[in-house]
Amino acid sequence: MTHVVAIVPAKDRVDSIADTVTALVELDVIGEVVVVDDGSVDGTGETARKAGARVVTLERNLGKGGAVAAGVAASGAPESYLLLDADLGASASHAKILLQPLVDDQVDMTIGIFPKSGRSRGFGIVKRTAARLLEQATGRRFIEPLSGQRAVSGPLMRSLKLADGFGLEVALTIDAHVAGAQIVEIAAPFSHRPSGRGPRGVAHRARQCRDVVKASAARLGWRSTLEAVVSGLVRNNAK
Ligand SMILES: Nc1nc2c(ncn2[C@@H]2O[C@H](COP(=O)(O)OP(=O)(O)OP(=O)(O)O)[C@@H](O)[C@H]2O)c(=O)[nH]1
Ligand SMILES: [Mg+2]
Repeated sequence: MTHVVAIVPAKDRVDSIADTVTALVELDVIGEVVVVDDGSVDGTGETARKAGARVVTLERNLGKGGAVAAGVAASGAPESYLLLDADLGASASHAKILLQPLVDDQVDMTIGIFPKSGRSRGFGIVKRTAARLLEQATGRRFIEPLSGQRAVSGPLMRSLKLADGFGLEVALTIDAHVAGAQIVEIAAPFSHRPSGRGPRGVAHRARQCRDVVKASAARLGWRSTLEAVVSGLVRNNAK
């Protein structure tokens, strides 16, 4: 059996982390569940530990990319990694769908697509921007450019330098493509707790946008990045 480590970055997710971890530890295909507690102040780390995860504790908030990198550094050399968000709850059990193409089809990275009803309920600006950036970088249209639900082959993951914060996913796709990796998007019936359109959601999307732009500018340059941002503001550009 392949050795798989699931890495769950978490910041103040005491509401959902126990359900997420419980669903993952019950999956035979996963050897170890590593929760990276990124400076939480609500007991996320302790709750994850009680649910059966190994917890990597970061005293100071590093952001999502830094947290996943810390999880990779603390996990030896598995054949594959699963990256999963902390707010999947019981639906994290569908993570095994992401692994199958790595085992069967020599795919290097899968990206999980949420069912339409379970997708983010934001304004779509960051998602459209990310889709445009990935289209420029790879020539492909991704349905879920920001999805944090991924399976990644061990050697590929360890060969990449992960981007900071919420730039993680877009940079991972660009860098994997540049490395010649085979990337497949795959539908899985995940659900999560979207941050919505309130002040919390808007603040989240502003941080996401900042990090995606930074990660993209470092890879594609400012000109392409700004073009994608402008086109992301226009709804018609979405597929
Ligand atoms: N390590 C780390 N993880 C974070 C941080 N903020 C959020 N996360 C994690 O990143 C994942 C995705 O965060 P969410 O808030 O669910 O974001 P999202 O689902 O992309 O966005 P919405 O659809 O708007 O809710 C979750 O596992 C969070 O716990 C952070 O500062 N550090
Ligand atoms: Mg979420």
